[in-house]
Amino acid sequence: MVVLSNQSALNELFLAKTCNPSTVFTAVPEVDLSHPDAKTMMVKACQEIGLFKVVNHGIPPEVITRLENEALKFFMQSQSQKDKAGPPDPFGYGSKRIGTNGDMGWVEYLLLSTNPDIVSPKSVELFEQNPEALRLCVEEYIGAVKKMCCFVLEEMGEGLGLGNVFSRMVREERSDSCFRVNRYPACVELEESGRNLIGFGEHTDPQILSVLRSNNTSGLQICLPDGTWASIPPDPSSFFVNVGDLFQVMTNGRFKSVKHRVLADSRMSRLSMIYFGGPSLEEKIGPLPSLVSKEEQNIYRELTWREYKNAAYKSRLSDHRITLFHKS
Ligand code: GA4
Repeated sequence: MVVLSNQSALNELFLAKTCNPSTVFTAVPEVDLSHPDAKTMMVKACQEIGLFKVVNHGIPPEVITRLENEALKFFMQSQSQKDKAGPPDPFGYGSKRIGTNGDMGWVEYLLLSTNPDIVSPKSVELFEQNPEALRLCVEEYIGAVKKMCCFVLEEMGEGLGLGNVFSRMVREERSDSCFRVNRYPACVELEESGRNLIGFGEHTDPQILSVLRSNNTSGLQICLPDGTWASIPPDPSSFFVNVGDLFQVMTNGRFKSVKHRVLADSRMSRLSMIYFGGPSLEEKIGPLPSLVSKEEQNIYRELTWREYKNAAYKSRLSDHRITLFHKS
């Protein structure tokens, strides 16, 4: 038995037994955004897995590195300094606690809203307490990743014969998207324990589409249809794109909102940045009629994003929130 010296009692909370060594998922579809078949490939990946990675994405590496460096500078500050921008309301700086319903993980993070209607005192605090460079780099990165997310949605809309239905939702000014930077500290105590440390517990993303970029540290896993977990090898020069619950609903289940989680690494800390593309709070979300064939039925009912989001934020991370959309 390995003795955990580092906050041992708290650490125990996050230890999950490894039943089987997790497999490495080597078949992540890679989509070159400049390829003429990109849309077809993305639609196929969303139907089969709910995740793919994009290359030739057009986001300058400097935009990524600049934010990564500023974020690391933020996280390297003293705990008391970081805590000035927390606890999250739900936006701002958070450490170990995820959401407000008792979920915990081996992670510290910054969570920010891109919705101009949401004023978060903790985010205001964050940008007042830190160099302007942090805010500028966040804005620059969000601008670039939003553009890419909308392009991907546009392509997929075309791939489904629907035009800009999805991209419009995220592109509009009042789109209720959010952005998070997660840092999963390395946990050396894990080395020979044969156990895993949950960085961010299993969940599906509530929004339409999530766009993730991480450093070269592994940790991301997806749940395969047979219920086993598979690790996604990191690729710092690509972006990983995954389907969120709203996309699954709008496609009447054709696209899969893939369950995923993150495990901490024993040697290297992982830094990831995720843009969650969502619609405006008033947008009504339900299966799109042209995607439901005559032989099929609507699996889901209609809800506004506001209704779904409010319910989602009251749930636990691992809850199967999408059932709220199920027709009774
Ligand atoms: C999961 C996806 C995004 O990270 C997030 C998370 C949010 C949070 O961290 O506050 C939630 C989680 C996420 C879903 C259920 C609720 C809300 C934590 C939690 C327990 C920002 C989001 O939109 O939903």
